[in-house]
Amino acid sequence: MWGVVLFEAVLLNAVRGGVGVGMRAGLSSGLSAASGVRWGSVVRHGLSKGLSTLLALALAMTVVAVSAQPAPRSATVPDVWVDADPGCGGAFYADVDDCWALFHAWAMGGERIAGISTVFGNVSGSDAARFARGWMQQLSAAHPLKKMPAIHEGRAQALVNAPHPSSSGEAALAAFLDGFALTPASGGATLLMLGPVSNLASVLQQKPARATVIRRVIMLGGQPPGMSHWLAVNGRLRMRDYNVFKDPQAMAVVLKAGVAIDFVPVQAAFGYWLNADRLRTEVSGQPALQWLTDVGMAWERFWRWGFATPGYPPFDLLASGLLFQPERFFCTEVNARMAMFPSITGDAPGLELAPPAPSQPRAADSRHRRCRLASGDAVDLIRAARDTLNAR
Ligand SMILES: [Ca+2]
Repeated sequence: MWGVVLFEAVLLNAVRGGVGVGMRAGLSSGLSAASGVRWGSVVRHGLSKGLSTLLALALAMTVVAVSAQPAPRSATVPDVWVDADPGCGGAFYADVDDCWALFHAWAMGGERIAGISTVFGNVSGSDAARFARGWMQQLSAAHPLKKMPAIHEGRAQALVNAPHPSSSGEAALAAFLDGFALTPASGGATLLMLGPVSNLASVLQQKPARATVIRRVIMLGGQPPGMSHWLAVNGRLRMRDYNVFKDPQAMAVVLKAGVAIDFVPVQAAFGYWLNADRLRTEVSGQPALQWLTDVGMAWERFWRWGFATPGYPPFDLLASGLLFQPERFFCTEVNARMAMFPSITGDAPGLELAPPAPSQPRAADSRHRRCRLASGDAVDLIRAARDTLNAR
């Protein structure tokens, strides 16, 4: 999900040598304590232990454990739309997480996937469509579906630069929503958003009633209140919440539309490292998997060099995991809103996810949830996808 702009984070931190370390907000440590999110290994806390404990206790009292995603509908109902900004095949700094997510969605979602739109983000809008087509052709050649979901090239720029739909990706997404048969059996459409939510925002802005057929949006993004705009990785280098940062206006439009959203925060992905050695050992056995493992090696080196991590985070793969393997995830209700986050380069808009206060009545947007992988590892998601494809 990070793409070219991630390079900015590495350069910035390399140049500044850790300036602004003290700006890392400590609320994340309290949230970790309360929710069990594995953030502690990558985010050094700044709150006093006592305050952290109080916060953890408060959250423990107020956080409502929500069962993971309800069981999927009939496999024959094409109720899922995927929107992605894949970078596999691009430069060494283009994230391959969307391609792992598409692999997982292809395997686990199968004919539930009604269509795929692409969006700028990791790479340009045209490259995202090109990489998506190339990757899906590889997968479909080895594991064909009865009905191939079409891939539609979507927006190449943020909502603020072009507020009206103009791409085939937006037209296809709009047609999917307009034609969706909302019945008790279907329960509504599910949108797996793997990049900036620009396509969805423009079609909702054009026709707000489209939100009524959306059962749930699932995406990677969001951060705790007060945290720095730059998310700490390994305590010294930082990066942004790019699915939001790339198009904050679009995120605001989607929030305002009132659709229920499941968020996997970026930092919930830190600690689940993918690397070629692990992948070859644990999930080998398919040419397509081997190809993506090899392509990911440049991205892996980027992370090893830039962040001193043992691999790269699975990021958007977790969003697909949440949709298709909900039993592995733990979710809690959150309130979501756009807020300004402090940054060493100036305050910037971001997506704030905050648990409801103890005395707070359920907010109108309390259908939003913050989710994390609670059972197994990201590699387990890939293994399940591989095994499902092998059995197809
Ligand atoms: Ca992405």
